[in-house]
Amino acid sequence: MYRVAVIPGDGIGPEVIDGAVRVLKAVTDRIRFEYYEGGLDVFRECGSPIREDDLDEIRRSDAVLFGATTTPFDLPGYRSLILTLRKELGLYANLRIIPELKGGREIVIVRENSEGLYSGIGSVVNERAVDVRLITREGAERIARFAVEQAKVRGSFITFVHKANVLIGDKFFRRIVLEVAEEEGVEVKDAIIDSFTIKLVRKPWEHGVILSENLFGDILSDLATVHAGSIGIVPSGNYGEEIALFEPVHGSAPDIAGRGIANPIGAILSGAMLLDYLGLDGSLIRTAVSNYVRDGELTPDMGGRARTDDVVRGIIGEIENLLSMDEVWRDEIRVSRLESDISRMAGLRLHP
Ligand code: 48Y
Repeated sequence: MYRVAVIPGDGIGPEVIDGAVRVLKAVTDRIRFEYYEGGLDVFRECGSPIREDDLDEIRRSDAVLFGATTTPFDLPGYRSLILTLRKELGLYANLRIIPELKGGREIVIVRENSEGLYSGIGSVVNERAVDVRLITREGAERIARFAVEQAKVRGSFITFVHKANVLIGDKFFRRIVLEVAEEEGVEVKDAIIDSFTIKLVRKPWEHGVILSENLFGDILSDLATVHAGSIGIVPSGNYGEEIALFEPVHGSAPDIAGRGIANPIGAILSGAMLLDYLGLDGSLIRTAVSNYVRDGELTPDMGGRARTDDVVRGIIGEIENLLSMDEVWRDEIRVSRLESDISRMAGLRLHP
């Protein structure tokens, strides 16, 4: 049995995570789901967005499934739950995959997830605020290796997006990316962040694996989601040496929380990436989602009138169809630890 720690969070987090867990249960009985609280309520109780004991248990899990949380702008001492988890679990690589649905193609973004402008180093002293944009050799090298691996499994190249014409850190980062890629025989194209935003809008599918610093990657990956029709369907994985955490790219959307209309597809496809990571093959879920999206009613963010539950049921129905049609699916999902062609599909790297 695999242990998956589930942190639903707040806003629409619990609604979409419920959908993802139901879909995962329809696909495999090899996962035990263990639920944890986190976020503002926990912070008010114990001064941290996640309880220390829970964090220890989460560390011992095989993977984490995360919904979304709301982070206030101005609560003294509060640090966002997801940023805390990325740091505490050493999740240095964020892989965001804009899915190939409705005629588009996949867009793959690798965001450095542990340093850059999210270093957490900074202060306000004498009316001067400073945020340190940290780039270390170690951080740059490991994310470059991660992007190289993504490019290799896809038979593709890397577009490194930076501001090396201005920023000292990005000149340094770029040199390391070029070194690693050359050593591994992967091509790197340069792109400057400002003009790259136009290219990403106009020609979204021509950039191979897009690699960038933490904040640049955050912004680029939100921008890229417009090509999917809605941020609500975009999944992501946060990978470390020991563990990985999977979450939809969308936020907690408090304006629609509790109304039963949140799009569960981003969370469901994050579940598919989680399966890949465990070596259980998420492609059954991906196929079921694309079959469903082709004819099924979608949630309002995608112009439809479906409710969250309709989409979840529809996707589970597709999974049942696929399973009844084909014995092979069943065997692959339940039994085997497949190798590289699975990670090619999206999820990458088997669980250590
Ligand atoms: O995961 C994301 O891309 C989110 O935008 C978080 C980020 O900045 O990385 C948001 C953090 C938060 O508000 O809790």
